Amino acid sequence: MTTLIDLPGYLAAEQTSDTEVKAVIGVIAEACVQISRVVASGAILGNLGAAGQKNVQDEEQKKLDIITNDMLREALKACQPVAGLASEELDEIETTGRSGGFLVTFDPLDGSSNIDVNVSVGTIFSVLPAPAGREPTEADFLLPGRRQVAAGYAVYGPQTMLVLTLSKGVAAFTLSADGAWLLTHEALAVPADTSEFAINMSNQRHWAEPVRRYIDGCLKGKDGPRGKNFNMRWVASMVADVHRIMMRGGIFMYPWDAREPDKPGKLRLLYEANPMSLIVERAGGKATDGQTAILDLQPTKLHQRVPVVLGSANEVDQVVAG
Ligand code: AHM
Ligand code: MG
Repeated sequence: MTTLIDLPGYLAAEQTSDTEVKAVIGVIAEACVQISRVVASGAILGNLGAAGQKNVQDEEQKKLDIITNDMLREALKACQPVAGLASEELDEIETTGRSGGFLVTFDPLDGSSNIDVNVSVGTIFSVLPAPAGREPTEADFLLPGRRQVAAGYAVYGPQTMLVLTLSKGVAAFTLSADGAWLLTHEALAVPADTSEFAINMSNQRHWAEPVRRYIDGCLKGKDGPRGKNFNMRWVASMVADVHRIMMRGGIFMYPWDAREPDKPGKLRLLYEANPMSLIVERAGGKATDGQTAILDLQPTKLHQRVPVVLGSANEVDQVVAG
């Protein structure tokens, strides 16, 4: 059996990122190992079910949302190069009393609706530069996704995996039985073409016309304008749906819809759309809000929502072309 490189070995060999970014990644990766154990223990630790409170976005929190949020938060606060953090589960940013280094945004447990039914969930994170010489403020987190210095996600599925992009390329690691992240997939590449789409079809009647047209074309299969059959998948965990796209291509959409016209989509820009878009672009895919590349959007709010269309490049282009 060939010996697989572990995460510390991979980080040491990576030439272009500075050592402080690597330290932050190391701390997040270790927190994800701990989170995977808490998630895997499920009902044994009495951690399933609702927490009985809502987050700032008026969403019911699960017990595990809060537990995993605290795990990441404590780990990052103890991590020297981290000056501040923001999370889906925290109303406001938190600072560490340090300046310089990095800001980290995260969704500690994405796919909350799947936790209690034992379907894959995950952690998503983004690392941004922090201002030098002073404590960060909320405004310092509002950087376009292109400014990310690293991004990644962990998916707690049949295998627990960590998918990372530092300065270039995307690598994936699988968690071994003894708790090491081993490099199992190098230089991930999202194929430009696909015949698999992911969207919550139950929202169909609320979609805007271009999305409706695109999905209609897919559903008509080889008898329709696309001239080929499409398959559909929707896990309802963005990490799991994006991970499938990283492994075999596909298109993922959570578009704007008319249920709450003032809400521009469901997914959040700073800790869901941006990190996933960087990973997808670095693997040769595309990510857009329908008009603009997600990574070029100027954030205006910490918990800002955004429509998301990402995945295989030619298929994303089809959606944008309307
Ligand atoms: P969450 O962060 O509260 O779990 O919400 C985000 C999730 C995504 O993982 C997933 O793509 C989407 O929301 C599923 O939404 P829906 O239940 O409307 O299909
Ligand atoms: Mg989420």
